[in-house]
Amino acid sequence: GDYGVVLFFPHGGDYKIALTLNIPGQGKHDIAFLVDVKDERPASLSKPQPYQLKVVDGPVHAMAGQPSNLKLQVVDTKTGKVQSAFDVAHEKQFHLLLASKDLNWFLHEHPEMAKDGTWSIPITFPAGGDYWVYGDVAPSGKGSRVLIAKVSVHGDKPTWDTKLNLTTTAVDGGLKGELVTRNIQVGRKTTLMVKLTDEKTGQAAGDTVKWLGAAGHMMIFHQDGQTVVHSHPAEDEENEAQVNQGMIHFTGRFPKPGLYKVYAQFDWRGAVRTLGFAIEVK
Ligand SMILES: [Cu+2]
Repeated sequence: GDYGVVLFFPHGGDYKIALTLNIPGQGKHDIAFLVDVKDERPASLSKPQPYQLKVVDGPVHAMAGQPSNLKLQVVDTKTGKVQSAFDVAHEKQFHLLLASKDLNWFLHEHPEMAKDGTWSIPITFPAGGDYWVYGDVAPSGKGSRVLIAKVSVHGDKPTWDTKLNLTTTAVDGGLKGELVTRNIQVGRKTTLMVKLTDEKTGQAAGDTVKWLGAAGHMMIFHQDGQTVVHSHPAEDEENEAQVNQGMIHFTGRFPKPGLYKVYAQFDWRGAVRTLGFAIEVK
């Protein structure tokens, strides 16, 4: 007969589905097949989405340099109801990504949800100005998506360089990363490799450990701030062997031409290191 299996994929990529069939009188049979899962349509502020991210507090009181409690709700666009049931993706129900409008300041946090569906987390914004707020969430049974909102923060202008300067090397906490890309085609799946070395010794940094269930996390932001792709390394043996040599392969897609800020995060020697790159896709 025909059997159906309902599967939930947290994000796009290559997956292997392994099934064990127990056939009466014949014993167990293992079968496996590969599937290429497409990413969710890229997140965008301009297109109507089934869910919206609402900033319920924070913008009014947020002041650069002072902790403020950022409060967020995921609202069902059709019903206006606050969503309070979420699936877990990469060990969390809510991945909060914050970026300055110029994308050169970035934070990845995990807020806590109250019973009524309000998420909150204390955030200290580093400077005045506009910030993008991205909620990477999976409303129960509806698949994961990145929802976008904006906050304005009072205070002095940023002290960092607000230009998006192209760079394929970055360092954080002694971990040096080099972003290696090849022949990126708009809209096509492409492999991005981050080559990690110990800045001090120049040796390959093969001693990263899993963080939130993955060898690394990569967030790709188009310069418009409204096109975001979240990527993780494939979890096959070949990839895992490469991780031990300091080479982390991600699959990503660049939905349109332009400048992109790429943040890759790794858990290395006791802390999460954040490496920021910027590339141009033509
Ligand atoms: Cu997260």
